[in-house]
Amino acid sequence: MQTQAQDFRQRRQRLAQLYPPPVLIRSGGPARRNPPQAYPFRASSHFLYFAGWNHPHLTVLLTEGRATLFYDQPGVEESIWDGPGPDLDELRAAYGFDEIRPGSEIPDRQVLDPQAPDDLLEAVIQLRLRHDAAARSQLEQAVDMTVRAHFQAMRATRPERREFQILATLLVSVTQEGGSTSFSPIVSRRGEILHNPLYDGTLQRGDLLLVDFGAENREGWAGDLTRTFPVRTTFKPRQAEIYEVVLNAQKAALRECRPGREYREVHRAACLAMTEGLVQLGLLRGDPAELVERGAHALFFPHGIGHLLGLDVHDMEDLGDRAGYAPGRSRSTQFGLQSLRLDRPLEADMAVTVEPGFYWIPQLLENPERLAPFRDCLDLQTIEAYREVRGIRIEDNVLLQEEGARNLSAALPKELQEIEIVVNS
Ligand SMILES: [Mn+2]
Repeated sequence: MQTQAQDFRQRRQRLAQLYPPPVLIRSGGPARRNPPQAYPFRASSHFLYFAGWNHPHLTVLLTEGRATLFYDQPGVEESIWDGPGPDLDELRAAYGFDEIRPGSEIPDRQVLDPQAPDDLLEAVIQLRLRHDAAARSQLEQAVDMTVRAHFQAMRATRPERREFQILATLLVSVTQEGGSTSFSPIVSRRGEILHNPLYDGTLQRGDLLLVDFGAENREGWAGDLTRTFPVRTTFKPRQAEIYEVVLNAQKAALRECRPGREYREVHRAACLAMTEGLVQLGLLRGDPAELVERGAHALFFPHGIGHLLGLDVHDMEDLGDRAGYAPGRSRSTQFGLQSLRLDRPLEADMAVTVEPGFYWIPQLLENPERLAPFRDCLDLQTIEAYREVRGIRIEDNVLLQEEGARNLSAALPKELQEIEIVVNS
């Protein structure tokens, strides 16, 4: 379902109830590589949420729930290069604009940006935090699109193929559906480099390939899924052992996803399950709960369990931690916990990711200073034996419901044997 004019109107009216003064929202302009060459344009997410039209250099004024769009049709010279402007009646019908005025008439009013007053930002966060029916439908589309791309990628891996060829498979899949990417994809046999921006590795039989990829659908909504799978073969025994540990941690975290639960407890459940697994395999020694308290797990799982998902893949992080952290809360200083992007109670209609991982990061696991506080609980010889695992992450997208939660990406296999069947099919 497309978002209708009525949906946009409803969002504006709800904002006016929470924050009555007039508000200007700008779409922004394209970033430029150099003056004549622009990067692909995508309107600001706040603009897309309240006004819908993905077009540069627009301003919309919201007054008591009414929307005035400030827009100038292109002149002859501009339209030669960029085409003619849209039909204004169609614009009104599509997005529910009450009025369209020339750009020269933009009044001096409060602008919605990260510097806006607290009560305005809080109002926007309250709306965008809990997705309305149109937003939920859009998110589902984006996640479905992401699932289909991942399936293609899993089937495309072969020994000697390059990572950029798998990237191409993902991009073809979403482009064919009219979408694009919601962030810079990670496609790497070196999954231990958390944000690896390179795609030039050559796949070898027995490698694990980590694919963290999200589609952005036509209205700008984001999916964000990660799978880690063996290249055209089965998991090696040590890879399989760690994979099961990560999968158990992910399932433990998913079980905590329900309204009223603190997201940091979702994080903690994953840390605890992962630590229990690593103790069982002999990489760590001691009481799992105590090890998590001390932060020992973060040597292998240094990031947070996930983040908000919406029109941005890390939704509303243009506002810093304001959306992610409940009022009065701030980030921990503990290594690992400091990377948690979300610390609020979960509520129905929120969408979050759940994405634990295990990483063999030499900069941590060969670093005497980083290991020193945990000497008593690390088995370095056993840890060394798992070096070839490199990086495993499993990420799903979850929509909170009145009771419990719905895994939007349940269609994408993550059980070990299911994955082996897909990659070898
Ligand atoms: Mn993510």
